Amino acid sequence: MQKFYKSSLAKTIAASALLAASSAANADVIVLDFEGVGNSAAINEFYNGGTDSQGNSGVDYDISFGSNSLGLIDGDAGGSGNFANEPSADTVLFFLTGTAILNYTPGFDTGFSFFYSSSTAAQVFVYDGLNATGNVLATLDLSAQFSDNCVGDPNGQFCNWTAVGATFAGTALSIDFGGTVNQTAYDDVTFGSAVAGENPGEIPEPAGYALLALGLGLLAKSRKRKS
Ligand SMILES: [Ca+2]
Ligand SMILES: [Ca+2]
Ligand SMILES: [Ca+2]
Repeated sequence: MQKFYKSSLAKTIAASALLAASSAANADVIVLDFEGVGNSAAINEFYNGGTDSQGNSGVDYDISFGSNSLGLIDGDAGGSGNFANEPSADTVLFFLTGTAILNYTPGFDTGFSFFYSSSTAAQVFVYDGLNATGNVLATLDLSAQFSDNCVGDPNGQFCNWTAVGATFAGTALSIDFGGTVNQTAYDDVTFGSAVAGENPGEIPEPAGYALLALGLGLLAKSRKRKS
C-alpha cells in the first residue's frame, strides 16, 4: 500500500518512471488479472463494456468471454477457489464445463501468454478466426504441475503457477482453452506479449529502486554536511 504521506520528490520520481515505462513498452499489451469478477460468475462481457453474470464490470478491452468462462475467488478470500499463490490475488479464470473459448474481436498480434496451475497436461490454441476457427497461430503446452514444491496461502491445493507464452505472426482473434475444463486455472492472461504479466502501465521495479537509492544517497550527503 502507498503511504498517506508522500513527498513531492517521490511524486516527481513516480511520474518520470511512469513516462519512461510507457514510452518503452508496447502499448498494445493487455493483461487480464480477473480482479473484480464475482466468485463463480460467468465473465461474459466484464472486459467488453458490459458485466459478468453477477453485474460486475471491468475495463472495456473489447474482449468477450464465452459463458463457460468463470471467475473464481480464493477460498482464503471468501470465495470457493482451491488455490494458492496466484500471480494476482485473489481471482483467477477457470472453466467448469463445455468449450472454453475466448473471442478478441479487434484481434491481437505478437504474442500470447498467461500463468496457469494444472492437474493435467493440456494444450491451448491461438486461432486467426473467431470461435476457434481458421488457422492455428500458436500452441501452448501445459504440464501437470499444480502442487509441485508449494504450500497453500494458507489453503489451496493448486499452489504452483507457471508462466507460459508464445510468439506468432499474423492477427489472432480467438483462444481455445479446450481440454483443460475443471483441471486448470489461469491468471494474468496477456495479449500482445509472450511474457505473461508484462504490463506497460506498471512502474518497473529496478528503476524505482535505483531512484530510491539515489534519493537515499542525497539524504546521506545532506546529513553529512550538517554534522
Ligand atoms: Ca488460497
Ligand atoms: Ca491466494
Ligand atoms: Ca488474478
